[in-house]
Amino acid sequence: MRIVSLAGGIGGARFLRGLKAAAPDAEITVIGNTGDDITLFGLRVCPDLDTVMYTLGGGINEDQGWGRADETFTVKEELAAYGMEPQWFGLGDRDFATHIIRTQMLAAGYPLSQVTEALCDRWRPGVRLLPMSDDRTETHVVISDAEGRRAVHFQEWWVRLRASVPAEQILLVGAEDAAPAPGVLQAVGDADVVILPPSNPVVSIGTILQIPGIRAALEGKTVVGVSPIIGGAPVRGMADACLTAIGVETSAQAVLELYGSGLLDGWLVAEEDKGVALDGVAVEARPLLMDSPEATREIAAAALALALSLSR
Ligand code: FO1
Repeated sequence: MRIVSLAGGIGGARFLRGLKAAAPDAEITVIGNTGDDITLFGLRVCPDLDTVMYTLGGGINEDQGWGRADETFTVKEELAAYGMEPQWFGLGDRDFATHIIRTQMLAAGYPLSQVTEALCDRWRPGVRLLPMSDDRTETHVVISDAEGRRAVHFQEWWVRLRASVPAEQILLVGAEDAAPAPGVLQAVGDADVVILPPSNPVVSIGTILQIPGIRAALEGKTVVGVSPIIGGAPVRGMADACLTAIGVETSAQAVLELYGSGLLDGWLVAEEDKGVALDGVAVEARPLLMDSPEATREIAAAALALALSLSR
């Protein structure tokens, strides 16, 4: 069975671990968000690709959900000693190796999709991990504060500002000129089902859907999403700040409507959100807290079962 999943960030990566456990024989292709990517100290950092790669490859810092386990920060401390900015992004020594190899391969002319494949040769995540695009795109956030109205990189808003300053606009720079990475549309076309994990609907799933051609390709498939909002609050991260930024209420109903019945055939919601409904979408309520590997596997299995029941 061939499954395609769009993923970004910590929740998405954890869900994918459950999906692998729920469908051990399936061929899973993950289309990873690259809007979070940032260049720091001359190195290209791809947080959402690395989070999926490390989480599924067994190298993730489990408590944080990002970065490597058993990490040290000597290089970061040395950079700070030189007064190098920014100091608000926690790049560890082990993690630096990933960014050095990625940057070296990109500079040699390899597209991000081939770089990601090469890095996954070591980590063996057990899924095919494709960037949403080989073309450079970045999520920037328009804010107004003491320094005036300006656009900052998503990571600065997310990590340095902790989304404490309202985002007046969230935009994916470069989206209109970006093409899906090689293999992305083919994987969607070949998929038996498509599963949208409980990733951030704006800056992860929403970003991937902005790459020309991806949403249209998905609309022809059986797609089941898992709500990232339980009882009016995001489980993790700051999806509420992102939803507010685009004028969407933080609820399972509002995210269902944001994705729309053109995209979704099924929607898994938490029991607190049982009343959620939209014509043309099969809504199922069940516990959605991924608070253990077993719980995560059961949620993924429920999403998969719903998708298979709708795909006949
Ligand atoms: N998130 C933080 O909250 N603080 C950090 O210092 C931080 C560093 C970092 C380094 C590498 C990496 O791959 C991810 C990192 N993240 C950090 C998480 C990152 O901001 C988010 O994972 C995504 O960009 C949003 O899903």
